[in-house]
Amino acid sequence: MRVAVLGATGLVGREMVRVLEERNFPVDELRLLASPQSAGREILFRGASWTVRAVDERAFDGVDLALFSAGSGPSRIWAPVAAGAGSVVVDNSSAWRMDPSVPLVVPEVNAETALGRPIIANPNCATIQAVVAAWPLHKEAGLDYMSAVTFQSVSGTGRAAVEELDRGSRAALAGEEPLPSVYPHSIAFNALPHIGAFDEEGVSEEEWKMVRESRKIMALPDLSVSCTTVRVPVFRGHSEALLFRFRRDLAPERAREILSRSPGVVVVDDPASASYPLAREAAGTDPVYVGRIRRDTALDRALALWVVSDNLKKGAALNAVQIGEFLLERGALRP
Ligand code: 2RA
Repeated sequence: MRVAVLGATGLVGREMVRVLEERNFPVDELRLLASPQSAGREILFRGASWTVRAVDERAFDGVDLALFSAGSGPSRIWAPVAAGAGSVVVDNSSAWRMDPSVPLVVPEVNAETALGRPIIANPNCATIQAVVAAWPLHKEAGLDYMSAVTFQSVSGTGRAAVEELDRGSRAALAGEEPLPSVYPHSIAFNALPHIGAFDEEGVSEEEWKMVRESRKIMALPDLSVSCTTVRVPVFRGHSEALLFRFRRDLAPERAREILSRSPGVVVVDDPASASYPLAREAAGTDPVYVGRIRRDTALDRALALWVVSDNLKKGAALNAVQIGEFLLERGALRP
């Protein structure tokens, strides 16, 4: 199978290549694509060095699956070109997520919606881990309200933010002046309630993604969602304090049992022994980890949970490759 990765030199693009190798995806030819500025770099795949080339009109000729993580602008330009060349596009940018003709897919929730579609949108990382935890419980008890407070790592922003956290933390500890930041404020030893632009009501783009994408993925257009998204000085792994309210009561023990056998989920939940999901332990792994499962202290029929996952893997690259695996399994991709 011919597979292209557009945005191959970015953090998510590189993770896509790693996940394709890790999961032994049947790649016969790998086309690593990027902007002209990034062309020429070498990326290792299956022990061989592959050269990144500049994307152009012919880059997708003969490509079966095109994984994109190049930002919304390039996705809007190149996804139709790739689809026109007969590729199935799985796009990690926000460009197509709310397009009614484009499915927004988390395989554990709504894989079927991807079938037969030329362009498939990969949801926002913070949304993916929330719906992986919410969906099995919704099927049991009927979700009618969700609250999410997120603690998002800097790798969600990109390589420059990762470098800033490293250098900025050292500078802060050395009592030096803060370095120029990719954020409105230095991230070192800080917490920024600011991911994406604010609208006139003071709600951020990232918060609206959680609201709108959760409703679309779970096909719950009337789901009430509250959200505050926060950037924290963590390199990799998003953590979320979630609250789910249901139409029918759901005991924590029953929720734990359901989640323990849900695809893509690992329950880590023994607070008495300080056992709960941690970003530093989730980094580099596949699952969505769920813990601190308990009745909410204020609302009836509501559970509070702590959900952690690697934002570059399940939050992006792994989810995209799993969509490809599903399509392959269902014969919806040229083998
Ligand atoms: C972030 N969810 O964490 C956004 C994009 N990856 O920055």
